Amino acid sequence: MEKKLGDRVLALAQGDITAFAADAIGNAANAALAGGGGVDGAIHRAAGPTLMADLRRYEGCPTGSAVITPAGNLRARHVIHAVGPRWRGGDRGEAEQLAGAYRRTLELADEAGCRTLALPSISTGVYGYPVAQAAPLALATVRDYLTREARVLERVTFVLFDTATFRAFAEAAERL
Ligand code: AR6
Repeated sequence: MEKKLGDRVLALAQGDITAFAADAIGNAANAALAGGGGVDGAIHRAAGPTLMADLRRYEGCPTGSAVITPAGNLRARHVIHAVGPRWRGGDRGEAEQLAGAYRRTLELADEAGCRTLALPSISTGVYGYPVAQAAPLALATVRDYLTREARVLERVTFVLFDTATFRAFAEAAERL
């Protein structure tokens, strides 16, 4: 599924982000940048140990922001490690933090000269952010960036692992 935004494209795909061909891929990391399960574990396994070594130059990353490293053995050139919020009921600034994690990821990709970026659904796994609320926010944040601010970034694809997440994003994309 694709949405044309002038000369930019916002796309949805279902699958494993570690196998996706893009200049950069996003990761759903934690504030300690310590690795973990979910998409973070899959990216570290596929990239190899240099990914953790490259992360050690950062002293963690605040929630709602992101850091960039080379991508080790992945097909991508860069991994952008975004730290989304843990869901704590929705009135603790989670929406602003989730939007911030996506925004900073988009800026870092653009600054690194990436034309294509693949993103996972940040915070909707272990961190428990309801996907029905996360999907429209994630899509609107990327659309706004692509239409108003993007310089070299041309194409952003959400690569969604499970069917329920893919469906939630597909429904939100129809209403975007
Ligand atoms: N490709 C794309 N998406 C994936 C993949 C994959 N290979 N594997 C899982 N997902 P989560 P969070 C989806 O839990 O909620 C880690 O331990 C998954 O189905 O990975 O932000 C970190 O270190 C879900 O839709 O990230 C943090 O401590 C989405 O990725 C914490 O989990 C996000 O689920 C972050 O939790």
